[in-house]
Amino acid sequence: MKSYPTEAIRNVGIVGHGDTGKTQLVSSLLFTAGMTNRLGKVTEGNTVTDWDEEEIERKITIKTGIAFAEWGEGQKVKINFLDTPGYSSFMHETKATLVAADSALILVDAVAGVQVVTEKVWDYCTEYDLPRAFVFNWMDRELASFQRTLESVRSVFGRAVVPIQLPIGEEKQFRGAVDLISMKALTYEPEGNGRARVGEIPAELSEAAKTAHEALVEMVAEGDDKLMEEFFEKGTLSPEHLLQGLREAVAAKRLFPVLVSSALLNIGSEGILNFIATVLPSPAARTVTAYSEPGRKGQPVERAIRDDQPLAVFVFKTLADPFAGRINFFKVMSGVLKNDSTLMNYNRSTPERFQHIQVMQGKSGIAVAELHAGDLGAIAKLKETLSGDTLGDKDAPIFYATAQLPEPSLTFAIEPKSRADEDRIGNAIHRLLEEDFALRFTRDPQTKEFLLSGAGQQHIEAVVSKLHKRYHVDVSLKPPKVPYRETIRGKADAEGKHKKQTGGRGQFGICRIRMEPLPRGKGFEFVDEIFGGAIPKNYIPAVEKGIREAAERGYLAGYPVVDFRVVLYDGKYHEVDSSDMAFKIAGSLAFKEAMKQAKPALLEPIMNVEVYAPEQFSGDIMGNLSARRGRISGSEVRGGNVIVKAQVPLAEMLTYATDLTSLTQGRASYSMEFSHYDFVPAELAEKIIAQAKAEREGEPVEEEA
Ligand SMILES: Nc1nc2c(ncn2[C@@H]2O[C@H](COP(=O)(O)OP(=O)(O)OP(=O)(O)O)[C@@H](O)[C@H]2O)c(=O)[nH]1
Ligand SMILES: [Mg+2]
Repeated sequence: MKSYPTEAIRNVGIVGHGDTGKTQLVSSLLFTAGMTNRLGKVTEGNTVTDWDEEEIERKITIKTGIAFAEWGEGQKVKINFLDTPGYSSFMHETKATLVAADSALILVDAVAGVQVVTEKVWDYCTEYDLPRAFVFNWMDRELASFQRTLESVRSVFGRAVVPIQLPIGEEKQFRGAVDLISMKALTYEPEGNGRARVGEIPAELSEAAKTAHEALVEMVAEGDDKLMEEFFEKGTLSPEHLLQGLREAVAAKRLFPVLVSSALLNIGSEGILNFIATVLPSPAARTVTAYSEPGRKGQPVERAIRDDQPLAVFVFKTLADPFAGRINFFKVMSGVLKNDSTLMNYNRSTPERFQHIQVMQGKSGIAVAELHAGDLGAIAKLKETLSGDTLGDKDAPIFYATAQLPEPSLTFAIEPKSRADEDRIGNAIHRLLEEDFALRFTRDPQTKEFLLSGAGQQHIEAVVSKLHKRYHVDVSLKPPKVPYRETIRGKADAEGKHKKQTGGRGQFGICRIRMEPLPRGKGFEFVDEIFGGAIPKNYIPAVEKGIREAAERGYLAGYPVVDFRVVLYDGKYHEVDSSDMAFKIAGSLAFKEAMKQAKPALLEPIMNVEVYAPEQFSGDIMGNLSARRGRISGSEVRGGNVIVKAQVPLAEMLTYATDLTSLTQGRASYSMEFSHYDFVPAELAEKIIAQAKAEREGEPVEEEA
């Protein structure tokens, strides 16, 4: 495999809402560029980038797939595609891998317009400072509309979104695009080879094309004095100057071009490949900030992505393969990586030998002798390296930063099905944790349950399926538990007295405390107001510990007590019989006594929920959220879609994904994140407390419908 210089590399993140056709588009582009000899289809499970068996079964992307196309006349460019997931359960993967991109194509469904994830990926692109363009896909679908989709996109992302193509035909008649730069018609054979037939603009489109061309010329010229002059003198720009101006405007994130396609019918591919090759920037155009210390610490370092810099390689993804072991995916951030060289892992202070470096075409690796600055590669069998690490020349350490990912929002209790499963689960999960930063595995000290936390229902399901298929570990999932908490609404003044006299040395400790509520989110505060040694200083930490531990165990229903202050103001001790243990017990007794008086109450997590759907579902969605004890905080119409915002208790959202799908025939999407804790309404609180009590007593509890 030939190696490509930095200027000839394009690292393009393919991003967008679920099912907008990202994987299908990459498949069509690869076929068009001659990288595959048949047009792989998502529906047939034979695309290059959705190669994982889990993906093939579910027909959705779960991990970012990496593939490349060599494209162009004469000096070719190498386009590295990062085909990212679009379902909100997997957005952590999208965000984590998008760090390797130097530009992004945002796919938009030409029927639905902007959807919840469209906005999310736009924000990621902004965070990573990526130039970006839109592809309106599904142009062949019934009800597809270029104009409506453009309005939708512009109403959200602004006037800098500018068409460089107009569709030729829509819905079943969609055949290609007018290229507004060359002012030619590019038409394609449906399900053909993806190559365009270049012809004259159809008469019925010539007026629209002229207007759109002029708008484009004006917008490109606007940001550039020289072009503005040419534009005023001649009333237009030469195609070369227009292209050059567009390239600069895109790199500067001043313009966001729009292209059109039907990924399934392979219509639009050649135009898109040409756009990537001629307009989107190479890695050389970017500087990525690194740091002199790991974890975004120390001095920021701006090092250009160039061959003549010291070697640095950033690992942005690790895959745990049960057969091949770990595979690390990396980007050469600077310098030239030669096969068989030894690099220093700066994060782990250990050398690693890069034997058999490869470039990836989906699941297949192709050996390369060297990779230039900016290129993407993969390597198996490193000893300690994991995603997030930077490696390179021994003498020039530098640290690139990993993506900042939100905390997992959904927790299930998982149970090994058999003894053998129990023995194997630890190791299997450990491997999965290495490749998945959005996964958490803990053991609840209270319930002794194994807890698996992830970014959403599908994420957890995919993990369970991987456990089964890769590691032959079978587990069952129990419904996610709502992490309730307890607090107090009133004040209390109480005594805790621990006194035991059973021959020999006794136990003695008395403490008096005041207890009062703190504002939400303040946790626990302990104030020592002991004067004159009523309790000697060395026992005071024991009192605090006793209270803390008792609070952790809960009072009403076994959930941790939070947001309260305890003032320890008096007590008694005994020269001989007092001990840490005695005062710890006294502390916990005082806590329980105080809780009795302090009007204990239950808190539940409240989530910020945003629902996106076609406008006609607006009423149904709001009604449904209200029925879930939700408070609608706003709704907004944007280009045919409504965005409903609400605050809803987590306990009411556990089945929302499925319910929303049936409510809207699958045309809505939503996102959810933690907002704050609030009181559980009294009636419901009683039920939860009764249930907890029954569980503690080991009695079977009736399931609620
Ligand atoms: N008619 C039509 N169907 C399409 C088009 N693009 C994709 N599809 C179909 O839409 C479905 C989803 O396509 P994918 O390529 O998997 O979509 P995706 O954006 O990669 O989805 P995720 O990776 O799960 O976010 C598949 O059944 C495709 O065949 C298109 O342009 N027209
Ligand atoms: Mg996909």
